[in-house]
Amino acid sequence: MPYVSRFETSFGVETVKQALIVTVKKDDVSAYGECVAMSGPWYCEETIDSAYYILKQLLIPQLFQRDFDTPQRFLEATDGIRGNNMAVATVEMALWDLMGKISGKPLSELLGGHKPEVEVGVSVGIQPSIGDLVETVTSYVHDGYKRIKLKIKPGYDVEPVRAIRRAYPEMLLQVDANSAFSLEDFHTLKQLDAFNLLLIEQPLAHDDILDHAKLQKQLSTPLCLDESIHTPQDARKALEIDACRVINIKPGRVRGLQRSKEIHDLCMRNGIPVWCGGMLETGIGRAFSVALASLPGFTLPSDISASKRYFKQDIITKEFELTSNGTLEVPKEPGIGIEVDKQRLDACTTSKELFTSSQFPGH
Ligand code: OSB
Ligand code: MG
Repeated sequence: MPYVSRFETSFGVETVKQALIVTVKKDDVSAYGECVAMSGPWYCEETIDSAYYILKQLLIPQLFQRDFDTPQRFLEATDGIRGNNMAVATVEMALWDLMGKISGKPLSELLGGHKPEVEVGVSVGIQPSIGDLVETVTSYVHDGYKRIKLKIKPGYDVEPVRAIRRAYPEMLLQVDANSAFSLEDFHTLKQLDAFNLLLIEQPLAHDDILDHAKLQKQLSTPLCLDESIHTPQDARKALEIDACRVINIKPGRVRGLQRSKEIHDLCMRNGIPVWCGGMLETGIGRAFSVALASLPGFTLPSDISASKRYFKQDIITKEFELTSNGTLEVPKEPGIGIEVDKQRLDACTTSKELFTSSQFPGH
C-alpha cells in the first residue's frame, strides 16, 4: 500500500507499506494479526521474510498441535524461540482477537483498559528542508494533532526542533533519533534540553542501555527507549540503571500484548509513563494499538494516527479518524472491534498461503 507521503527516518526512507497479515480461523470466527516487521532489518533484526519463515516453520504448526484457549498458553508453548518477537506477536495478537470475538468482549476490556478514547500524536519524518517541515507540521496541527514527534538524525537535529518550537511554543513536542547518535554527540544532544521537549526517544545504539544511562544523568529531558526494550526484563534493567524515564511500548517489538501489559504494569508500579509506539501499521495493527493504549499507564500521547495520515484507503471498513479532542476512539465491538475490508485487502494482496489442519498430521 503506498503511503500518502514518504516517511524518512535516520535509517532510511519508506514509500510503501508491505504488511504481512495473518488470519486465524476457528469454526466460523476469523481473527487477524499484523506483523510489523519491515522489508529490511533497519529498525531491528527482523524482516517480513524472516518473520514469514518463523511463522511457517515454527508458529503456524504449533497452532495445529493443540487448542490454545489463551494467548498466554501460546506464548509458553513458543517460549523456546529466541527473539523473533515480531513473528511471535503476529500470532499472539491474532489469538487475543480470537479470544475477544469468541467471548464477545472488546480487546481493550480483555486487556484491562477503560479509556473510551486514547490521546494520539503524529510522527513526522525527516523533511527536505526546514520550510517543508514547518509546512508539514502545520498541516498536522490543522488536522487536530495535539502532539508532534520529529524524527531527527545527525545534522538534522537542533535546527528543526528550534524552528518548530518557534512556530509552536506551547505544542507537546518530542524527538526520535532511531539510534543515530553516540555519546560523542553529547554537545548536540545537550542543546535539545533547551526546547522543553516531552522526551528524546532512542538517541543512542539500538542494543544499548548503559550509554543511555550515562546520557540521562546529564540531561534534564526524559529519555525514552524504543529499540532497546524487547522484554519486561529489559525494561526492568533499564529502569534500574535509570537509562530512561519513559518507555515506548510497541506490541510487535515485545512479543505481543501479554508482554506489553507486563511492561505497562512494571512502569506503572515505578511511576514511569508509557505510550504506544507505531510501525506505520494498517488499520488492523492500529486497532490493536488503540486497545492497548486504553490501559491507564498510557499517560503520554501515542504514535497512532488516523488512517488517512498513512494511506489513501485503509484495509478496514470504518477508518480510524481523529476526534476533535485529538484522540482516537477505542472500538467497543468484540476483539479488535473493526471490520476488515476483504475486497480491499484482496486488492492489495500480492501473495497468500493457506494452512489447514489436514497438512499437519497428528492433529
Ligand atoms: O521509531 O517509532 C519509530 C516507524 C517505523 C519504524 C520505527 C518508528 C516509526 C514511527 C512511526 O515513528 C510511528 C507511526 O506508526 O505513526
Ligand atoms: Mg522510535
